[in-house]
Amino acid sequence: HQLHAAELERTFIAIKPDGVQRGLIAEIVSRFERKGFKLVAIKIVVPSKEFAQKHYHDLKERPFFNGLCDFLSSGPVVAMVWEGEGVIKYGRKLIGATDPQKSEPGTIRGDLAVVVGRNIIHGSDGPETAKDEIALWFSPSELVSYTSNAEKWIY
Ligand code: FUP
Repeated sequence: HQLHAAELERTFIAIKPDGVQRGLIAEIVSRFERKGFKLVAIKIVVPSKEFAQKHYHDLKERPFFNGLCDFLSSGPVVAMVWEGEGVIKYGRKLIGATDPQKSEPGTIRGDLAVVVGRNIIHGSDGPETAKDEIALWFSPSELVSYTSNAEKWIY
């Protein structure tokens, strides 16, 4: 069926510095793309420590918070917004469990990572965080709305 603008769901996905350094950008982008989700924003940036703290503000009481923010700001991150029906929840499914030791084979973390502190990818965990994270990482003009030719075969 035809999707209307108001129905389109978006999520924030980031390839962390370990994923970028390990040459996994194309592998990760490909998994979202082949599924049928649509890339509507992408850029590569080195976040500052302060920016990383903003991104992970929900975790500021956790013992790993400081190390996590140091890590996220340690090198280039590929920030993306993906769009599609159910993309927030299903994006998390493609990513797999937080701890790669517990992620199923077939998921990004299950196939490509070993330890929780180097789990290569971030994905918003719900509609509210998706909205907040997209607004933190991107200005509205960086989000591109377009119709892909494949859509009529996906929906
Ligand atoms: P997720 O949403 O799967 O990225 O998981 P969380 O928001 O709970 O955690 C964010 C990041 O904190 C994880 F990607 C890795 C890091 N983390 C640790 O380093 N140790 C932990 O015990 C839990 C999370």
